[in-house]
Amino acid sequence: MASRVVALVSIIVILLDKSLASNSRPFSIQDPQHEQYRSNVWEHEDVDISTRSKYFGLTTFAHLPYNPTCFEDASKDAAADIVIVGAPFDTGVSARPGARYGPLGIRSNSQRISPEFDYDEYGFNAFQSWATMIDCGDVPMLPFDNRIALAQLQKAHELILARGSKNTTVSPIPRIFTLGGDHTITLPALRAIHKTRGPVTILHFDSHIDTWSPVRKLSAYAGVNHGTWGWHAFHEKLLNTNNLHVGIRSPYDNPREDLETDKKCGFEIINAKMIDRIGVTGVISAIKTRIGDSKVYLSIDIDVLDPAFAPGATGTPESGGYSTRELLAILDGLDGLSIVGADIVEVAPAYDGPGQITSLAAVEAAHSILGLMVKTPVGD
Ligand SMILES: [Mn+2]
Repeated sequence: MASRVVALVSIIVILLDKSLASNSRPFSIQDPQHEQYRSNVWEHEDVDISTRSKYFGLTTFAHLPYNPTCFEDASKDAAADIVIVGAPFDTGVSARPGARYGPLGIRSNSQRISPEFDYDEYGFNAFQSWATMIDCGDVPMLPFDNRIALAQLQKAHELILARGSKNTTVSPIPRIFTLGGDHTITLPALRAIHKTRGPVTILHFDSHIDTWSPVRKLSAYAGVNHGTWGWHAFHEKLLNTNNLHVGIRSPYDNPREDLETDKKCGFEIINAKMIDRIGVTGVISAIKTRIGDSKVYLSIDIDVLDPAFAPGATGTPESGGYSTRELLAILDGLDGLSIVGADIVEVAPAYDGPGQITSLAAVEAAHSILGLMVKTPVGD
């Protein structure tokens, strides 16, 4: 028995030795095809690493230049015409938090956009026009006290607006595009813009009206949050009276009171389902009729999209919304509006679907709005 074991072990050792020997044998470098392959692929000393990686790299929105002193430097040197600002804030939501990661999700999914090569289907490149665009990164917003966090955001906006623009011949005041953050972040943006431009009209894409009274619903909607910012904006006299909601479909607790308050805050409503009756062009013309040549702040809650297209929308997702294409087609039709500032909010990457479809949709909406800002300059 013992001798059989010894024999078996010897055979294994011999086989193992042979196999190791064959593995350690160097592969042939005499093969002419391999030689050619080596010289073609591995021995290029003149490969180019001076050009920026087109699809990767550190994340600013669309590879725009990052200005790290944006929130400190009041001098003209730091000026730009369109300024991207991240607002990592989500402690104003009634349901799902997570939109503090919205700026990160939107920026990382914007890496496909290359300012040098970014011509749209109409041959237009927003980045190669008159406007200098920069990304200022995220405003430091204290996560432990909403009042301080919102004041920090307002201060950052005020500093950017007061610094003035780069191309002063086109417009002396820069325009800020804010990446939210939950919808509360629109209020400090409006407060800042009011100091520079006075009252503005809100064009508000959302499934919810966001003018809920914090007085009537003190228990559920106390204070300033992502469902009351519109109410506060109106009562702080930041708004004109020709505001408009687009894409609304959420339930009302008390339709008579909710809609009465909404009307009092200066809003009209285009409900989500109307698009099937009046079409994209009907929605566009209703928006243009309502807004006219007012200075308009464009705010997009990503939950205006159906949850099929934006599963990573925070707050309370509502079925029956727009497709991404419908939203983009509506935005395409809005050139000519005097957009003085804009945001996209409620993107919560943690709830996003495979392929980051919510963030990608937000990127494209933001991208479209930057194009609108460039196509229609707004003076002071
Ligand atoms: Mn909202």
